[in-house]
Amino acid sequence: MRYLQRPDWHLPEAAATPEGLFLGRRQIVAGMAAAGLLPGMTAAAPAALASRRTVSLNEEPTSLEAVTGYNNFYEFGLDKGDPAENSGTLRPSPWTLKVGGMVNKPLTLDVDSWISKLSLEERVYRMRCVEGWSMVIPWVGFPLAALVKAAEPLSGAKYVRFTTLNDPKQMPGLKFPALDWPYREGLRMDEAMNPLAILAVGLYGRRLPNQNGAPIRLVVPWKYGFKSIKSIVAVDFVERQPLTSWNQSQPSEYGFYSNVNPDVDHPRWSQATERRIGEFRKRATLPFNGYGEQVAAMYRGMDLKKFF
Ligand SMILES: Nc1nc2c(c(=O)[nH]1)N[C@H]1C(S)=C(S)[C@@H](COP(=O)(O)O)O[C@H]1N2
Ligand SMILES: [Mo]
Repeated sequence: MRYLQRPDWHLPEAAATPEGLFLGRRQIVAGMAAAGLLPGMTAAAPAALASRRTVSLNEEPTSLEAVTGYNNFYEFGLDKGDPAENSGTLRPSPWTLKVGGMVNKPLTLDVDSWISKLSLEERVYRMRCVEGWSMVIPWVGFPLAALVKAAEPLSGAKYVRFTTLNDPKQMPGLKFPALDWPYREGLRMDEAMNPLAILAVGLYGRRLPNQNGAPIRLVVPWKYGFKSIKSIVAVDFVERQPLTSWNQSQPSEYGFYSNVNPDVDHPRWSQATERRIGEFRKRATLPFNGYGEQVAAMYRGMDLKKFF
């Protein structure tokens, strides 16, 4: 007998937050932004995104203030408050995303008009940073697999490389050699096709704030946060495992795979436990950030201590 496996982010319609509550939360968010209470969000922030609320977790989402005020985005500074404070210079609209490399159909997408045609979903995912903290974030996005299929990769394409904007006028941090710029990340093709991997264009029901990677960023919930590259301008299909900014800068600390793994410590931080932002207690970190059922099979037979 075969069972249709429902991923754990899927909730039956009846269990989802009632629409009224969802709209209520949205209105609260809009009100806070208008009142200037959210760092980096001005009253001119784009309107709410229409999305299907298909996806949830039985975990309390991290507050919007923390999600938009405690960030890593080195193009705007190294401290957690820097992206909210400094990312006002980023111009997320208009924005062009180029999809190319080993494909049949190279694409040049105007992100605004393209997003308006997509059917978006809200998905509440855990995010785990190597520094030992985690958040629960209601993202709005669509499966990365949809973009991969649209580009029709050639059979020789084995990896996907992602590149962030590289404009020092919009990103003051690029003047400092904190990382090898532009920020780059990569996934193996099967990882990119996994239904959990999404391209996010919003959070908490509205367009992405600049500090969270406007207008489009990757979310790979079973990997450490740094794989979820922000403000993407290029997606390229390549034959060989691409260089990634963190792996290049500290190969002993950041591997290509970066799967959340409580058994493999980062040299400077234990990965066995994590602190949810907003809580004091520590939680045990789960293999693959709790998404093992949906992703572990991709790594069967691999030594995950070697391929960390
Ligand atoms: N371009 C770019 N993307 C990036 C980063 C960065 O510095 N630059 N930081 C990464 C890290 S370390 C984390 S933990 C997440 C943080 O995402 P958030 O600020 O939206 O929570 O973004 C990732 N994506
Ligand atoms: Mo991170």
